[in-house]
Amino acid sequence: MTLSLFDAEENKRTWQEPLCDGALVLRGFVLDDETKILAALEDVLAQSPLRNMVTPGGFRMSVAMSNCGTYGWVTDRGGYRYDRMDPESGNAWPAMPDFFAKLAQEAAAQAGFKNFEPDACLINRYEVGARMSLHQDKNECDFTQPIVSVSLGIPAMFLFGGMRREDKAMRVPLAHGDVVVWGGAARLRYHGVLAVKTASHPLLGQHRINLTFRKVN
Ligand code: MD3
Ligand code: FE
Repeated sequence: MTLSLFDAEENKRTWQEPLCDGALVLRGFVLDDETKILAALEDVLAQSPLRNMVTPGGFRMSVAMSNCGTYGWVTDRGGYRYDRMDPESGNAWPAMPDFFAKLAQEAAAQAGFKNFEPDACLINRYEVGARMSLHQDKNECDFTQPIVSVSLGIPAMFLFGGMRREDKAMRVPLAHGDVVVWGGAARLRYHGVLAVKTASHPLLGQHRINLTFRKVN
């Protein structure tokens, strides 16, 4: 008989943490794909570079953004919207890599959302100090479709609020490789990200990247 120092269960680098009805954290879900994801992102961002967009209120966002897929999320003085065109390049957004859509679909399926076919991937890049204030994601057509988020690089503290901006928010730490599926009763809850603290990641330096996969239309 062999003696093992580590229990297989305690040794695994991926596990699930349900947050509430509709929200499931898949810790380490994309760890095996990190280099492939970052190479594909480099290619996307060469075509549609990250930029700090302006909110309808006239503030420049601390998070730098770009998109891939049929639709991209944009904001300017005119408001928030999804657009087929990158307003900076005047071209369509870069195509969403097939394996991005596949990863998002697999994650969604783990949470019970079958056949999720994202048509938009918003790319958010946080430098140290960047934050995202509490908001709802409600520019998509069908709220029965989940949103899948992928965290890469330095960690962040995610704020998961309620159905009203004033509701007390739960704090959820998100680290490199973590994926979260937000659907069902969680889909329209307020959420945000606290100012990112100084840290360094071997692949991304002092940055955090978050990808959100959405079904817009
Ligand atoms: C909960 N991004 O791009 S991802 C966003 O880390 C956004 O960059 C954050 O919120 C980030 O809109 C958070 C997690 C997330 C995304 C969408 C949600 C959580 C959500 C929609 C409903 C509830
Ligand atoms: Fe959001």
